[in-house]
Amino acid sequence: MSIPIRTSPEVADALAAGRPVVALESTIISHGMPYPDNVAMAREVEGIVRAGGAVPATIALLHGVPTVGLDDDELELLASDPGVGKVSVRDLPWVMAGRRHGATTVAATMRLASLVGIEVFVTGGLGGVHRGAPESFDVSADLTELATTPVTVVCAGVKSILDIALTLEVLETNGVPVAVVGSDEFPSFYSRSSGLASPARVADAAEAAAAVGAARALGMRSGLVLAHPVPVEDEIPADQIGAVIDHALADLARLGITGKDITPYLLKRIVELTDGASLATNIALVRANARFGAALAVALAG
Ligand code: PSU
Ligand code: MN
Repeated sequence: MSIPIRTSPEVADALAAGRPVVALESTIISHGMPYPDNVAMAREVEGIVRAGGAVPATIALLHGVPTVGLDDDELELLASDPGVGKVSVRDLPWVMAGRRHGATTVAATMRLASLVGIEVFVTGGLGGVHRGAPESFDVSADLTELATTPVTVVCAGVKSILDIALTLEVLETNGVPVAVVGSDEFPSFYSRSSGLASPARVADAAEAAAAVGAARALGMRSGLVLAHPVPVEDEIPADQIGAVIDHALADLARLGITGKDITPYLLKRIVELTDGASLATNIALVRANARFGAALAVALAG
């Protein structure tokens, strides 16, 4: 079966030679940050991955074609074109058939990365079980994809716009290995703390690579989650961001926003309510994740 994926020559060469490659998502660019900070972040993170000895592979759909490894103009288009849709796994077939542009979520990026043989994927935050999910049933497809797709996702934990405890429960039910790098507490994206214990802890990229190798040796078909806490100097204390998140959630409810628009709205509102401080933290944690993800990909390839 041939898969209709366009892989850039640089990424294809690296994969063929077994050199380290790091996948990067595009929803964080198109729907996670304002322009032009988003395109600056995307370019900078690609540079960090390169400096760490791996090849960056940002993933998106262009004219309906799943594309792995984007050039500068393509990053600019994703960052600035309001017609770029947010594409999770269930959206992939329609956007491909309609030949539209799409920015891939964690779930859709994992699926495409896995199809071309990329094992490591760096992002900011994972989707999860939304607060109120027992009523709304709103559970991100990021969690179902993690259950079935063997890609390791490096993130800064789960934002408290979500129910972090329930998110960890669903990951456990699905047999997804979750560890925190260098901490016993699961991080909450903007903050290093969440009040929840981490299911496991790894010291560094070498130990994380050994765990990925063990999961594969055991025939586990799931993804793995490596939560890398935001650097101390960049974090927003949990009580401080907690009040902001409550405010943003109240605004969300008042506006009646639902479904796939929830996460983009909340991220944008939190940037407004913090006068940009949450954006600075978001960019800083992605940088740190990219450094760790590159080290992990190098350790896995070596
Ligand atoms: N969290 C962030 N920034 C993001 C996202 C999550 O801090 O950009 C995006 C990711 O692409 C993630 C998606 O996969 O939101 C989850 O959306 P939903 O909750 O609709 O599944
Ligand atoms: Mn949802």
